[in-house]
Amino acid sequence: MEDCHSDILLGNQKLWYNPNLRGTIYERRAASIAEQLCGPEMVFDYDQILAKPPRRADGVFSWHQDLAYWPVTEDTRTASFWLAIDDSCVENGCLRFVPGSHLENRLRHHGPLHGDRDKSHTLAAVLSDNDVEIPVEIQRGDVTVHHERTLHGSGGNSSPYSWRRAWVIAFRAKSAVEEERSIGFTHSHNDSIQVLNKVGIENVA
Ligand SMILES: O=C(O)CCC(=O)C(=O)O
Repeated sequence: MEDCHSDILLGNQKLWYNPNLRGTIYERRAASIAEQLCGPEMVFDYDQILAKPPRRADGVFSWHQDLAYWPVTEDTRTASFWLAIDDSCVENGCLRFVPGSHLENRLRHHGPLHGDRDKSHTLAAVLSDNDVEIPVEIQRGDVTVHHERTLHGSGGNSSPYSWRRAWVIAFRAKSAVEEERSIGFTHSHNDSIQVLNKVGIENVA
């Protein structure tokens, strides 16, 4: 199956893109949950709408850990909220998680899916035989929350009629967001290749 990560990414809203979508009840509740889960000093980092139209069996998100896409800052705490806009099921490409992967202290190996990050942003990790993948079917209005090291992905949309849309908001440690911005990293597909070359690199003692 071919990955169509960039095709199905409809919008990555930096603060100034769509002010009407700031301060919603979703964002406010997510902020509170992020603090309850991760502790103090968690701030809004970015949001995005991810939409898979019907009959897009190729609308696959490869397995990945979000932190592999981001600069590995000193404080990596993250709570990523995934709000289902449509009922999300195996047929239309719901999220799949590998339980326990958030406890791994080394990132899995991620390679560029199409050989060159200049051409395609997408990274992919490979599951091992011991990994158990759990599809998480949720209803419209439900939310999942994942950690920056949780291995996750999703299959294509084989439904003849159902969209699979989601609104993602990520809260990260304030110092992490400051560090990201200071090197020009904004979670946008327009970030430069020089910036993208700095992501996912862990300092191994
Ligand atoms: O919507 C998807 O299938 C993938 C979303 C994702 O990777 C994320 O929210 O971190």
